[in-house]
Amino acid sequence: MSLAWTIGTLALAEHERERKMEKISPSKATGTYKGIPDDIDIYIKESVMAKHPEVTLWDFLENRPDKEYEEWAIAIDSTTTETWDAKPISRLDLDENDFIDWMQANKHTCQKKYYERRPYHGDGYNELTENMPMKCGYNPRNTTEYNWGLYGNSNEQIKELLGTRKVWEEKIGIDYDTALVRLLAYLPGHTLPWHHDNLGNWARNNSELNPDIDSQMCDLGPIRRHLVMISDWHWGHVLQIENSYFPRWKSGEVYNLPIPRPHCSTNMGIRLKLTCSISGAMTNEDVSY
Ligand SMILES: O=C(O)CCC(=O)C(=O)O
Ligand SMILES: [Fe+2]
Repeated sequence: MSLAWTIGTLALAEHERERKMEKISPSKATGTYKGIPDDIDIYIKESVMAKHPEVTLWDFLENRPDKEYEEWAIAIDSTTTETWDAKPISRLDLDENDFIDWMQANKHTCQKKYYERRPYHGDGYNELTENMPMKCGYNPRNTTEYNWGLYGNSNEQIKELLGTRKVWEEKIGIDYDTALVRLLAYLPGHTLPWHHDNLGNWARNNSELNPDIDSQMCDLGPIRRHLVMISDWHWGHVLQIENSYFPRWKSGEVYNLPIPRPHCSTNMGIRLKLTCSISGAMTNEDVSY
């Protein structure tokens, strides 16, 4: 092997590394979303993660799958220094039990999934399209999410559970008609790994509003994600945004979940962790607490 060839190969490898380290814009990370499958059970039936062999410590040390995931995380602007001071922007008058009763009566619209690439993910470059978490050892037994909002009339019903149109206007500040909510249930031991939100489903559903993922604007106003805490915080319920934690949230508190900033959450506790994300166009910046 000639020296020139070796140097050339090294230079290419370096170029490839630099290319990967280049910042990835939110629109590039998101890509274009396809429609959702009709069959709500497809996420489990056709799960790739469910068939993936265990990633042992020895596999991890030999293959270092964390490198690809971390490079991507840095490329979407994750740091180890940025902080986020989460303060509730308002508080809704909720009863967690109303949501639990509703969940039990609406098993048929529950999307159960693991943290892996889904059929509607298109050509974006993100942790899910490349199944980076799966390669690092995330699996069905530690990343199960039960959620509602995508199937049947669950979106409408959850919106009503959260409050009247007046409550939405005054306390949530997101356009009611175009909002996409997701009620998220995490059992103890289950984790939502490091990611940033790309609002791909919302943007696909509301293309007539001309959403721009990079400027976070649409014809109705800025695109936002809010998070409503449904259950009170309890031991082991963790939400990390940037490099900050803020335990002891209360049921009904509404937070802004900054997009496209990285975050993760987990339930390493005892009780069920219930939250509800709201994606949509902000129509009232001045919600009252
Ligand atoms: O429910 C949580 O704790 C976080 C949810 C989240 O990351 C999201 O809705 O984007
Ligand atoms: Fe998120």
